[in-house]
Amino acid sequence: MKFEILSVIGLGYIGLPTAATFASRGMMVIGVDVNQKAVDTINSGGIHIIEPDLDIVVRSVVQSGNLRATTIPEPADAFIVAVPTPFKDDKQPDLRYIEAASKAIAPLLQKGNLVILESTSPVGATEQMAAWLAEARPDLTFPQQVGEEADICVAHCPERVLPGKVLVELVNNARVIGGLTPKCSQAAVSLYKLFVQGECVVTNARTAEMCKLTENSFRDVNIAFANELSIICDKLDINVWELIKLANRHPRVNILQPGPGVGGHCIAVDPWFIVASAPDEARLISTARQVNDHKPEWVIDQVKKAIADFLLANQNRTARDVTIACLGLAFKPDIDDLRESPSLDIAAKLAEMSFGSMLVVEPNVELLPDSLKQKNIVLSDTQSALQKADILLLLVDHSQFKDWEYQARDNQILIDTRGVWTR
Ligand code: SAJ
Repeated sequence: MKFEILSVIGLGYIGLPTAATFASRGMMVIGVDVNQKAVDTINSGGIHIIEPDLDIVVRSVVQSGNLRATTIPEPADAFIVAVPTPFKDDKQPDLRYIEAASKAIAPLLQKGNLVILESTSPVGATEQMAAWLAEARPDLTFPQQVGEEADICVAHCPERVLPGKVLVELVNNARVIGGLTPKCSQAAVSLYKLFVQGECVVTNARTAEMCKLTENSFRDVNIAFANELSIICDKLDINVWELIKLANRHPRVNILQPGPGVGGHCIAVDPWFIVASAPDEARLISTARQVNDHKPEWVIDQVKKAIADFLLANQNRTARDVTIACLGLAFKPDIDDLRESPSLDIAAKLAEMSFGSMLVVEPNVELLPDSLKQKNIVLSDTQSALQKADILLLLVDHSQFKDWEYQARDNQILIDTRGVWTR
């Protein structure tokens, strides 16, 4: 199959780097997004998301004319759908963006086109996308109707890149490619092989969908194990970081690290897609989600206990003049991404309680996020937070915090949710 023009629908954290990488290999790429501001930014050679080195690649491919963004889809040889797949209030997958993308590209489809779903999706979503396309285009044939003879190929190829390392992992990671038929898989392999150096492993669409969900659920379950251990160890007065380090010396044990909760847009979401498909069977996966979602509340309870201890030891002080400093807001170390961050959530909830003043240190941002702006919170530098705080709450293991050993001074209480200073 020959691909000259590629259309990427959805220019977010996955779509934009994917579009830019294909464009950097000489393809003509049309990026489509409903967000006019994002489209304008990209067409001016800029980026609207944060990802190392992406700005350089986008600028270069926009200047060379290989990448162009638009809000209106155009005909292409292949379409990659990379739109969000959130869940609804009841934790059921919300496929409305895939449906909208399918309906937007359906009128443009031509015999010989390939349509790939990249969005992390519940099992059956690729078949559903193909059904939406077929419904809109009765004049064309699709794999679910005529198998290998279909006019249009449809496949799922989930993204598996780590935020912060997207451009490197896009090229180097193995790809799981699940076509609705073997011919669809092969067409998708020939497209990705234009830049993927990792192996392109072929399976069917349902297995590819489940594979992506499984990877993130595996990580979620393992983090839940570490988080549960941290709560048990707190009760038993054991240093969980030392414990994990010791247990991990066993050749077949590799426990992950506890933290204040699981954030980001993937690991805290994707396991629910498995639970939604098999609610009675996915007991461990569902419990792991609950354990990780509960961790921020447990951290807040630790702070409340610390305030009570502090006031007991300092009878001349009241809750209204206790200073709390939160160190780190991002959802994981050394990034400036605050979305779906348990640390941000904890800081916001603590600020709502009527304690004294609150300092926040986030070395990777220059301004407080909107959710903290209205409240009595000051964005501070690390040194003044360490000096002023009565209670220090370490929430993110940023390199800056790890670089020094900190001993809480007399009268200061340290709560270290990442084991940076208490390992
Ligand atoms: N976390 C811990 N303890 C750990 C590891 C992580 O508490 O030992 C927390 C982090 O602090 C963060 C959350 O988990 O809040 C998620 O961080 P992460 O680094 O584990 O994962 P993401 O969300 O940045 O990216 C994941 C990756 N999936 C896997 O590693 C299996 C990535 O490869 C996927 O492409 C991405 O999800 C995605 O888009 O699905």
